[in-house]
Amino acid sequence: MKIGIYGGSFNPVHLGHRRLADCMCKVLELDKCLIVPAFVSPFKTEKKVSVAPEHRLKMCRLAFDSAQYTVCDLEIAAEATSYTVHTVRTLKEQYPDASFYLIVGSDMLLCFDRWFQWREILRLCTLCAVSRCGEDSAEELNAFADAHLRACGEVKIIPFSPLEISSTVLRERLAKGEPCGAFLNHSVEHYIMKNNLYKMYNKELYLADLKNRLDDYRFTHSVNVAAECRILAERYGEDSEKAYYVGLLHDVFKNEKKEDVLAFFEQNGIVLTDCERRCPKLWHAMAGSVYLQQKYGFDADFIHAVRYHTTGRAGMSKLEKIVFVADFISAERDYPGVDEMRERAKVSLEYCMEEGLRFTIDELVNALLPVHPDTIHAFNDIVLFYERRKKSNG
Ligand code: DGI
Ligand code: FE
Ligand code: FE
Repeated sequence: MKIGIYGGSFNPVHLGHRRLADCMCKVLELDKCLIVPAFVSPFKTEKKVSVAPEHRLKMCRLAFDSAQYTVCDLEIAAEATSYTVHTVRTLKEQYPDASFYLIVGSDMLLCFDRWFQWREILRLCTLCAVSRCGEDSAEELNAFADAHLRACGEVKIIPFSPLEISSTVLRERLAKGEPCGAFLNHSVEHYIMKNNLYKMYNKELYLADLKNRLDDYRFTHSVNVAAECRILAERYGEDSEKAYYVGLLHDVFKNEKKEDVLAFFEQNGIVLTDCERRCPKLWHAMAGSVYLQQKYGFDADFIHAVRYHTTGRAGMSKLEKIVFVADFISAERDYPGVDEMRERAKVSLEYCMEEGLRFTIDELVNALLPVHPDTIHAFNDIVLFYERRKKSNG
């Protein structure tokens, strides 16, 4: 019996993998082909868009759904990066009478003499590398195999024109929610969607979190701010997905009990200034941003946009300004002057912030409440921004 062994991280498995395996089965006249998804070390995978080995295993089962394929969980079950030589030895025990064909890409062939116990691998199986059709790589691969590998075992170079798909590109596309149906098996695509794999943002999860924490008014406000953030991001050239989710989550701690927020500060070693201690209205932004960072691992700009949505600060990023402005003009806001604010937001983010900050500072001064230094810095920054702009315009 001739058995192929095709390993990889399959993160995610795509039509290119399947086509390559189909081709190998035909050319090598394999009776069976084992698909062996690797256990990828948790240290190596990228944050957030990495996917649990169990999911990769299941997707392989969906993609390799015909009789000649068996998806093998040997490496994943071992929960450690396994050496091919160990995998092949184990398979040899399971199928003592089979001859094995190890399928690798051309780049793998060219460094094969650096694989752990590569001579032993060559003793146990035939190495089968694919070379791209139409390129002269077959010659190079054969020369390399002659010079370095064939003394230890059989090496086959098989011409193949691959589909131009890479798992890396697919992950990026999936993260942005771009369609990938043309590159994935339908069941795999469905599985990815159903399980929210590779998504940068998980809307259902956030909505459930917010539903738990916020009252109805605040929940509606959050959804409205998110929508407004998306509009502003599109208008001013910022990542609209990201802006949407900052808006959605900016008030996540707004309904938390005072004593709980204070306990949260304590737990996280956050020391408030006298001014901050006197202004509980600022706490939800400070604590919320820390919570979101810990729970969902958003990047610094995302977290800062939540952190400074109430006070503003000097040197705000575009994303920070967008959330700050959206919070003032979201659909349910109906304070006197909101229409003018909406008009200002069409002129520029700064023009709208100027009025928002003036309004906030005014209110605080009239109520004899301390104005947070960040609020003052934000205001000064806008004033100076206008002066700079006037100067540069002559
Ligand atoms: O959470 P929202 O109600 O949607 O809006 P927000 O996060 O901007 O909170 C607004 C409140 O925060 C408002 O009552 C004014 C208050 N606030 C904003 N900046 C300052 C401030 N309070 C003090 N004491 N100092 C500030 O600098
Ligand atoms: Fe807020
Ligand atoms: Fe808000």
